Amino acid sequence: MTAIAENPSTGTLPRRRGIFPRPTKTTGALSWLTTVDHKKIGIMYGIGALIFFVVGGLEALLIRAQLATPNGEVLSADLYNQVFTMHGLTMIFFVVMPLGAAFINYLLPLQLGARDVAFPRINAVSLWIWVVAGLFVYSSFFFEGAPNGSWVSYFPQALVGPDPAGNLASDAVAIQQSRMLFYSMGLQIAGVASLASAVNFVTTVLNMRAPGMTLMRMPVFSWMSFVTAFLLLFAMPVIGIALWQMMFQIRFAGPFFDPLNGGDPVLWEHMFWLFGHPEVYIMILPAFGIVSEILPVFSRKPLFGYSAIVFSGIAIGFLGWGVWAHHMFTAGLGPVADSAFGIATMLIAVPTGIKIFNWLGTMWGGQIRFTTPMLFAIGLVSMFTIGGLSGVTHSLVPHDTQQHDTYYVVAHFHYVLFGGALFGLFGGIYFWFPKAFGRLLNERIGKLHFWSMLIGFNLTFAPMHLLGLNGMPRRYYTYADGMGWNFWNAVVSIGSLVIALSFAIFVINIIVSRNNPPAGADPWDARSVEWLTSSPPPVHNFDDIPVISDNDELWYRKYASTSDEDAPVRVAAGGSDDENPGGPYGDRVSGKTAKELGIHMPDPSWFPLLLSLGLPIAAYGVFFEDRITMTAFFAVGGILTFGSMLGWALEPSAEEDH
Ligand code: HEM
Ligand SMILES: [Cu+2]
Repeated sequence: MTAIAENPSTGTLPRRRGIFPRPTKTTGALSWLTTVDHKKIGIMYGIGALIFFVVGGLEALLIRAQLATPNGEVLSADLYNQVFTMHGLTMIFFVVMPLGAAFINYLLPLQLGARDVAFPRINAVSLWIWVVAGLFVYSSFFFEGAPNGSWVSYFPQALVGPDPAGNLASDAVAIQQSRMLFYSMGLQIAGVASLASAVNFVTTVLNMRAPGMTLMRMPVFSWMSFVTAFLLLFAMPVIGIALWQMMFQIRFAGPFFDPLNGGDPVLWEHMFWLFGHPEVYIMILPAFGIVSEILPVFSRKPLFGYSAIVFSGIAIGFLGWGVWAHHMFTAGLGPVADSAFGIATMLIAVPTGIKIFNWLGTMWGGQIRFTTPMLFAIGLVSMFTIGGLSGVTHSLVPHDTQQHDTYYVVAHFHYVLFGGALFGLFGGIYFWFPKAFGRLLNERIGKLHFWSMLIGFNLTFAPMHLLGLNGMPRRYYTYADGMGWNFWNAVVSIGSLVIALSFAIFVINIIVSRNNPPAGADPWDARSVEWLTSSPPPVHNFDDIPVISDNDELWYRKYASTSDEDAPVRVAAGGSDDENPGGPYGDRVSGKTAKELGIHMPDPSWFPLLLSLGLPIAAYGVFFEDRITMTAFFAVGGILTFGSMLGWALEPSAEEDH
């Protein structure tokens, strides 16, 4: 595109502002780099996360190849440490969190009846910062190796080099420094993305709801997104400071976690878990939101206990801050602290249980349709319950002292993160895929995907309970023959291959479903207003912003309320107060562009992408001993980032209309 070409979409000359012209294209490959449309951003988060899922999954397969037999020789000890650390970091920061972000981005404005999030360019900057953070962490493999201190990277072990004997010769120290700097700087960059998203989502919920949509008329997924955003808002600064301290500790011999310097390694544990525990709710709450949308649709009943589900989500959000030291029962905090945190942990099972019973209540007596999204949602409810129950066993301090750092814990958190979060997120993919891409995924292949994933998942993770209780420690790269662990380890490794197969089935489903017939606006007979607009929705989401008069707004536009919930009556214009001359979907999407309708949408921008590119450049500076090189990297990265901020500040969010 040249600066003077006529812009096809607006018919005006793009303005030259500073160094380069404002991008105007909203279609074509390049438009994805400059887009500020929440739907495209959501799709990019989703695709990026699925790519990382393949990478993290291959790492899991490597771990399981190594552990399939005693005295495995697939990976060296040093490589094993890097692989399981990167597996954990990848799955948490680059798969589950961004998949949640994908759904929040795509759905939040649509569910709220808004045209976009509150700050579309900040939304784009979150995406790109997340992308560069992932590339930055993975670039470690081209240098001294990847982070190897596990996802929790406790001190002082984070400082111990790759030499298994803990040899602290100077080159080993340098190697370890480099690896842990990738951890501290990489997660720091990813944290900026999360923080920016958090501010954006909170503001979106508070300010962008359609007329009539009171907080207690918001769909539950939006509610859970709202709670998640608050958790991010308060958790990210905690880990941000800890990572900053880690960077100074490692690179500039700081005092924070080093007892010889007046520091305390347990301080890191506290800060890490003060972030880390809310983090697990950051990963699970969007999935809870998703199943709370899916279960009512396929049970043909309103969500049982809407307000109980909302308030238990909020309660989880609050209580989640008071349980972090349950990860530290073996750190020697003393009996009083241990008991207090044990009790607090038991308490948090209460709101979680409330949700589970309300989901069961939703299905109870409903006309259940076992579609693929429904199967995944039921998968979450059942698998998460198993993980939640083993979680309660951790709250008993003596019990946990036995389990700590064994495979029992690995079993537990995979039941909640994979059996919980990931099953929910896959259910969400099947449920909203037709909305985003206009076509349903194949139901038969979807069911095959579900059942193979469920079987593979249980084959992989259920036996880990037994291995753990029989004493198999986690994070060990090998084990001796004759420990009694051979059989179940072989089963676990076979299970992991079944999971890999199930993912391949999912990919096949996406490919073969390309040519499915158009899904229409509302293929599932759903309840919330994102199904009111076309599939995929136009750039501006809705021609007319819907006026909301009910929870389950769309449902009441389609069906007259009757006293008998079992027999809803379809009506032409719905029971809503809002006038809908063309039926429930009428006049929402005319096929006209935003411009033709006189709707102002924010224009694309280069600055979010450019701003994010400066961050890893500055971060690479920290690795250099030489002050001049270090400063040069800081300067280039800083100029790119702060220069982009300046350009951004001078650029209006939408160009004036001509
Ligand atoms: C694809 C199937 C998966 C398999 C076969 C698998 C397997 C494993 C194994 C065997 C370990 C233990 C490594 C060790 O302690 O030596 C592990 C660790 C871990 N996994 Fe997975 N996993 C899978 C998916 C996931 C998912 C979806 C998540 C979601 C967040 C996840 C998060 C983690 C975390 C956080 C760790 C801890 C890493 C650490 O100790 O630093 N995994 N995984
Ligand atoms: Cu916890």
